[in-house]
Amino acid sequence: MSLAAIASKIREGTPLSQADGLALFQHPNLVEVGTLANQVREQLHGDRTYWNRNLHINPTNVCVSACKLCSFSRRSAHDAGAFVLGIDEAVGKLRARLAAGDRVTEVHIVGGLHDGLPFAYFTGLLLALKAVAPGIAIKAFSAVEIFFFHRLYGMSIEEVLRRLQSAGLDSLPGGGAEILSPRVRQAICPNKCAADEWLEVHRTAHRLGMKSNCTMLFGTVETLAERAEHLRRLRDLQAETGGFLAFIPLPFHPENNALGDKPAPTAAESLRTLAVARLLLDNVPHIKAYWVSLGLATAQTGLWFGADDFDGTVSEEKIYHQAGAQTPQALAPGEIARIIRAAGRVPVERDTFYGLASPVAGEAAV
Ligand code: V47
Repeated sequence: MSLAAIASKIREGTPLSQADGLALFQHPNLVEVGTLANQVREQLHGDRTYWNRNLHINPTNVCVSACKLCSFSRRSAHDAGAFVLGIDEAVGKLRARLAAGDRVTEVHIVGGLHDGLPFAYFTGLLLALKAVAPGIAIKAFSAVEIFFFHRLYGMSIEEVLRRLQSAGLDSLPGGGAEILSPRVRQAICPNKCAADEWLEVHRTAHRLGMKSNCTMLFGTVETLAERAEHLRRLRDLQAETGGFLAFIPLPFHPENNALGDKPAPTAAESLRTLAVARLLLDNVPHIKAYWVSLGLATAQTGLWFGADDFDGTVSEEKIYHQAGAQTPQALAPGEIARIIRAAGRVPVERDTFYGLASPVAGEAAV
């Protein structure tokens, strides 16, 4: 289908097909695809670009999964660089940010699949964080971790989620989706949960009233058709549950992992992925340009290619920095606002659920 025909579908509010998604990935003119995505972005969000004050905590990098794409994990607790944070140590990271006067509103927690920790470690961690900062939102444990807990501790997915929820879990991050295709998962991450199982965890979380994010790791072995299929599968689940808040495209980083012979996707590919996602995922409210992974310049430009969210202050990012990311470890709120303004957009501080920290200058209160 031509770009003009896709544009008229969008104008009429007809959802795009998987084949339309593939046509957008293959279209020769990136700027034309981006312009279309920008129109949708501006209809939904105007000039707003959301960001938040967040903190990343990785409880452990010990992982039984050995995914070829990963530079962060260690096979055993005895390997060089392996760690497991004590609960006090993990909570200390939040305390330090609060003591420095940072008004952190969200803690983002993801870690390796460690088969030697009790479930009480994870509930204890959530309870301890909430004891220090009761108002904070905890976005924790990718669907891959939740599925691993289900198998390791012999509880249903629902039971795992309910127990974590009662200990303070507020939402799920979008990691571990990689590409939702058995062929690709077999090639890059054969030991972690299957595509259908990833979707089932999010379906269950949404049923329990939890929101979550979704991602796509692109630039390893997948075809453009598999990227389009991945986005279509996410949209189908969203049509069923409405529980996804944001989609985050994640360009592959090749350093220090077993897929290191693959080149990293270029900026053009990242911008196109943001744009195609904005167009195909018409039922997902936010597209996030995660600056750590995209790089600051591409994330900033992405605000004109469909993205309306920049992620947050972050601090202490390990997954991408161990895979070769050259981005800073953290950004101060003022730096984020400067970067967004320099792109010609309006920075808007949000909480985890896209509630606003204050009215947006120049707009009527919402
Ligand atoms: O699950 C791991 C990916 C994810 C590499 O939900 C890699 O708000 C590229 O999910 N090259 C973790 N990607 C990051 C993530 C995330 C980040 C920011 C915000 C949110 C959110 C979620 O990173 C992993 C995996 O898919 N990943 N290694 C790599 N070498």
